[in-house]
Amino acid sequence: MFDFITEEHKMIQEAARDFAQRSVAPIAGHHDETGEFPIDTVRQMGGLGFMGIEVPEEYGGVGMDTLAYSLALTEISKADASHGTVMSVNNSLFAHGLMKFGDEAQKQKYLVPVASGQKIGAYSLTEPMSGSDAGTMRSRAVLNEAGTHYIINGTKSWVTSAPFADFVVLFTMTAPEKKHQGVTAFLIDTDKPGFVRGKTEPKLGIRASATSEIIFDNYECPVENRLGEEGQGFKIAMTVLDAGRIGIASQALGIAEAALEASIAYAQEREAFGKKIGQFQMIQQKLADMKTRVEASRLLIYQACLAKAAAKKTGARYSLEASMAKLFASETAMWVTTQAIQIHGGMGYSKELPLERYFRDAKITEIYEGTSEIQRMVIARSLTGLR
Ligand code: COS
Repeated sequence: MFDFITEEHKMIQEAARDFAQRSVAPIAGHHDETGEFPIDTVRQMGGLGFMGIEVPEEYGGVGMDTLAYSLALTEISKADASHGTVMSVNNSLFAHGLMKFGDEAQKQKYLVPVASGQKIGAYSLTEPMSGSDAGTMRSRAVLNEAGTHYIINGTKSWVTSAPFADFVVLFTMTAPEKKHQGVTAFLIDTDKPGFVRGKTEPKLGIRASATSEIIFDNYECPVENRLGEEGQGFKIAMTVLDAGRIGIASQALGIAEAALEASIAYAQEREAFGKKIGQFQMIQQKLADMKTRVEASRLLIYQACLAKAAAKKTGARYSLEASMAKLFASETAMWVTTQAIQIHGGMGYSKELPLERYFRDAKITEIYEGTSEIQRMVIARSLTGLR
């Protein structure tokens, strides 16, 4: 039916499914419970090429397209959304930005190890007082008198993978008076003086992915580590988030699929009032609506992947398609996991089954990389052209 899905796409999807079900699903509950970062399986994902799917082979990746990335990420997230989070940050938020805006030396030094999965990348935009309103950061980068280094100070928050990241793409202000146009992006080595890992966030879901504050205390960043030009940072951040939002939509789809499949199996076996519960119309209605929304999410994700592929040639933006996919798939994941718990009744609420984990994990997809409210804003603005 979808002739844009090639044999190569199916192969990476199957490889991801196989790895996810064999190696990730069995450990997901333990890591959710303990909050331990699954470093071994994250490294294995790197070895399998899942940490730099769209990056060309000469830069350490596997040189496939966004659809391949999306299909693989859905399978990983279906087994465990936390692994999906780490994978998506490496691929979209770190590697995509560096691929698009980095110079050759930056790509060799930072992209190759991250895309090949030997090192972990992170992306840092949010601050304690700057979330959705991303143009209002308080952190600062000031060029020294010699013009060789930027001195960076400030606190960033909610940085996914930060406790384990080797490198961070940082967005900070070089010219605060210019607001959006005063934001600049930098490549940060986390093992240098002045980089401090702050408190780890205790989270509702995606508990095995590590998230923390990071603090810059007179961190000296060489000029050659500036990503793009001074003042180009906000556009880089937004461009990268457009790609990232397709990843989060794919993650949400994986969570929703897992919850739906568990619900179908439960409806086929659980009995009440002398019948399988799947014979009751109220359960049938839930399953029918869950399946329909899951498939609608998938189609919006395909559309966003195709729009991104087209944009590669034309340079056009695909914010509309990415935001629609992220909005719909994340709200579907939340809704489907809620219905799945209801279908499972008390067992859905129990930690003996993974349903309550899916439910907790789904929530973040409506929040990070732009809340549902922000996605609606992006969609409406692209319809009207009004701000
Ligand atoms: N791609 C490229 N450029 C973009 C862009 C995109 N997707 N979105 C906006 N820009 C550009 C605009 O074209 C504008 O450029 P000019 O200054 O040349 O006109 C500039 O960026 C500012 O855009 P805008 O005025 O629309 O900025 P707003 O402050 O109104 O913010 C939203 C726009 C709300 C969409 C943006 O701040 C956003 O996405 N916020 C959410 C941030 C987020 O997702 N945080 C989570 C981080 S990851 S956990």
